[in-house]
Amino acid sequence: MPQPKTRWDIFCTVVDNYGDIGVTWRLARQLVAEHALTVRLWVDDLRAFERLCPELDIHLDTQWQQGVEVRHWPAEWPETDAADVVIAAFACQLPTRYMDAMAERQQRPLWLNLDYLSAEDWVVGCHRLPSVKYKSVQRYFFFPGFQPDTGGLLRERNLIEQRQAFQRDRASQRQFLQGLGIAPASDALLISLFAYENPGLASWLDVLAADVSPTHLLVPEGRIVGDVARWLEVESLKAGDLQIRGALTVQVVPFIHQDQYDRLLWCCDFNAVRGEDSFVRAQWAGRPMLWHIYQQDEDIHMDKLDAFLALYTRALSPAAADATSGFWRAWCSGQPVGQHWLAVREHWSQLQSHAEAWSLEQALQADLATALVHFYRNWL
Ligand code: TRH
Repeated sequence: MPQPKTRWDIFCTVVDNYGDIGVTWRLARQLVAEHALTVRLWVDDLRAFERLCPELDIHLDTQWQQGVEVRHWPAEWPETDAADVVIAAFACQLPTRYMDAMAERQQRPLWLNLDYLSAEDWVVGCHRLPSVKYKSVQRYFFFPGFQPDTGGLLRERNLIEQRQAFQRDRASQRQFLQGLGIAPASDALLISLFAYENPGLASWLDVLAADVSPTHLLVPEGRIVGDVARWLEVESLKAGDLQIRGALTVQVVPFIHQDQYDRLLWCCDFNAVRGEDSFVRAQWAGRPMLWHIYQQDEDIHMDKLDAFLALYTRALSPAAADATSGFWRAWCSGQPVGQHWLAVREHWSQLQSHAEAWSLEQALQADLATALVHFYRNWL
């Protein structure tokens, strides 16, 4: 007799931006596609989700998207049975009536708190630890991470092989970019810029514009576009707009599907990313990168930044490590970064091979979806 499929519920509250929904949507799809699980994704804000999945009908309470049952998480919780595995993404608070349903199940569900990504050492010690209980249902911490003994990173099956094949295939890259209306000069350095507002940006653009070699900067629609427009001294910018200043071509690109965004990162020589999910995707792209970390109170994000930098730069020469750390720290503090960019450029070939090596090293770990499935199997 075929076993009934294990049912998973993933809960996502959209705090702001796209990282919460970006991570949970990616995870839900992977659990369905690669682990043949039945997955419901409960999301409180379908409008943010629509940006990532334009096929979504934001007026529906229930709909199917790519094999995932997408449920609107309403203020008034509907009568629902609890799943076998329950994931509260980023410590979101589950509805009390749902937790009651979990406690009423004959076979208690596995309840996991999927946390934010951090390279800090304490993560290793806390990963998989029991947390609080609700009635008789135990909750566990589950931490993604970069080190062995963490939950790893979201990575779809064969992602690295697909990425490498695409990066070897210049014609496919050209065709993909053309589909987005992007036609960089053959000698231009191609950079993508996905970031929060940043007063340090102008100094970087100054240096790129004054450079002897050309740069083509792709700016997905979003929070940093205002700073770009200010530097260009134009009133506003929209997708498709292209402006040239000295050696720098600036082009605003539309917000695209996650899979397309991956390809954009794979095409670029350098990727500036932010938050959590695009940060991971830039690592899988195997290209030098810059991270705009999500700002937290009392600057605690700077500890997270330093923890990652300590790991990421470990295999670099001291000079290349200093250049990378200087650039990232300045960027995340809103300081001028022009000189830091020039310092990074001095170590370019080392940073290129390092980015590829880092991506391959990280891919040796089990991916996050597989780690979750294993944890459930072992827990049973
Ligand atoms: O949008 P973010 O700033 O999200 C942040 C972080 O997750 C942060 O840790 C969290 O606390 C905060 O939200 C609430 O950056 P992030 O994580 O990179 O998410 C962006 C998502 O958007 C990611 O899944 C990639 C996706 N994306 C596209 O699908 N298409 C695009 O064109 C672009 C630029 C991004």
